[in-house]
Amino acid sequence: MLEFKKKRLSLLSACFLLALAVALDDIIDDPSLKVAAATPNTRKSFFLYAVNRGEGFNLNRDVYMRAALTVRRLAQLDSHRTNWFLVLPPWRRLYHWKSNNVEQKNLPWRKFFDLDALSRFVPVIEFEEYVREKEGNFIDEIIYLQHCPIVDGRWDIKMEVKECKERMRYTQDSEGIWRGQYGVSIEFATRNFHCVSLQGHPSTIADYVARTQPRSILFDRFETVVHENHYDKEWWDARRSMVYSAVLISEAQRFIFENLPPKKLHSDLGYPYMAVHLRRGDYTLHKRKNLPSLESAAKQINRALKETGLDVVFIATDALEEEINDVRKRVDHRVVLYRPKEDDLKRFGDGGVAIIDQWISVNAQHFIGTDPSTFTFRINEDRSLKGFPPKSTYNAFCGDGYEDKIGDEEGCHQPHSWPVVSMAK
Ligand code: GFB
Repeated sequence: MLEFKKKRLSLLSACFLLALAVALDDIIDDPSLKVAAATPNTRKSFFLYAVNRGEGFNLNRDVYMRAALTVRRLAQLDSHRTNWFLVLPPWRRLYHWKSNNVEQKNLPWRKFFDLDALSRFVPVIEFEEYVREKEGNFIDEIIYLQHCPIVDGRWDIKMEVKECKERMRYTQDSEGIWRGQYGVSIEFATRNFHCVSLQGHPSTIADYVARTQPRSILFDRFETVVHENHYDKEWWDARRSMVYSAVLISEAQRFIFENLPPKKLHSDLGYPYMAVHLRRGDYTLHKRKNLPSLESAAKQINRALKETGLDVVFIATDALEEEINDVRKRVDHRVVLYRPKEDDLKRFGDGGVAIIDQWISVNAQHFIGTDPSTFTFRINEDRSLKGFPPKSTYNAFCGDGYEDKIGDEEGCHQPHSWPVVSMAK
């Protein structure tokens, strides 16, 4: 009996490792991501950025893409002279990371993402590496971005040095040195600081940097920069390079393997369970017509299970335990949630657990999210990259009373499906 159990376990772990290898291969091995090789005899320069403090994790990820697209463009303009590196801003403790007994103050990007995969789009380094490389935290120039007032309803490209109009978190000492911070006690400094009013794209910033040639430059409030061509090939290439760290993917795959129904052989359609992202938390503080009550969410889950013929639902959520129990009672089929052990929570942090929830949702046969949560949008995008049909991917819960009005702008808006553009023309 013991021998049989051992054999079964080793067979299961072999299948799990195979599934994991396939999952990683799927996302990393894409030739279109190759970044131009560094030219010898060119100098190294560094592009740094920072984001408004209040933003959540998944908007921060979109701002990363704007920075990566800027550096990609910069490399196109300037690679004969300079090898540009994108410096990753350490993660300060975010508002949504609520677990108290977990150390999550100043986290490096490698905790969440595979840096080799990111570097296939643009070369990236952590801020600590920048400090080692430059033997200090000095930056040639820091630009604090601020919005331009829109004149006559026109949105024109503008980039002008202006008086600083926002309350900033920078201080200047008696020697004229300006100091700012990424996270708790992660400080950077410059002698050259100014505010710039901007209406512009990654290419606007890249053109400026290629012209002025600093050896290192930091743009604060980089969320001010807006995407040029949302969902074009470059955008999808940048998005594709945002592969989660192997540790998190492996934990998500282990969980699927041990707790959810096995994938059918030769099936491209993911694992036979439904996943939902039920966003609660701060969303419940505002009146949103498309945020369902728990009763309505459970009804919509039951209906989708019936329509898809699936009989297990995985729920990714930031809901309170009592809210989860309420939904659990109302759903007709098996409900599964990822709940890390204390040690695992310490290891992954709240940010890592959220990614594990996302990756389990990415792999489901059918998905329903919450509109307009960027947490949901990142799941949508990964599912598109994996080739899931829009019908099983771009779905969102409807608010109470709108359950039969799918597509209603106010109460049942559905996420737009953008086809993945992958092949170079
Ligand atoms: O990622 P995020 O910006 O998405 O912020 P939204 C939501 C955060 O809440 C995630 C946690 O990064 C997680 O830390 N969270 C939300 C979850 N849903 C889940 C879940 O299913 N599982 C786990 N484990 N964690 C923005 C907010 O939220 O929406 C702003 O950042 C604001 O505060 C705005 O409310 C309207 O785009 O959903």
